[in-house]
Amino acid sequence: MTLRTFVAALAATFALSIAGAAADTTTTPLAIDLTASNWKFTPGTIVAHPGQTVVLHAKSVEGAHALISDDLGIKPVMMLPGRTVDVTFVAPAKPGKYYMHCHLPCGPGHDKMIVEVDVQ
Ligand SMILES: [Cu+2]
Repeated sequence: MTLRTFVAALAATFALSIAGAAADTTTTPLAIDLTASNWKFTPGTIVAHPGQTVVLHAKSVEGAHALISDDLGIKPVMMLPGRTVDVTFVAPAKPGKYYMHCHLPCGPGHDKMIVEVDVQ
């Protein structure tokens, strides 16, 4: 190997490692503690990158609720006090706003129980 090819190989390796590191920042799974109460989800907005895996540690701190999202392919998951359930989904490849909401008629504020997933 000549010095020239060695330097070229070193430069290529370095460029690849930079590309790999950049990709990691968007594909690192995002863990969120999501709580339900009467009548809201906290946090109300989640920001994720396209294709990023999101793990919700979901629990209720008040009353019985359920989480569902047709947008994100999440089947109904019960959220009950004293119990944490992990819900995993992959953020869509297309940037935009997607929604999760409460699936269990839980009282007068039920319709306000929405989580916005902002994919950017
Ligand atoms: Cu509800």
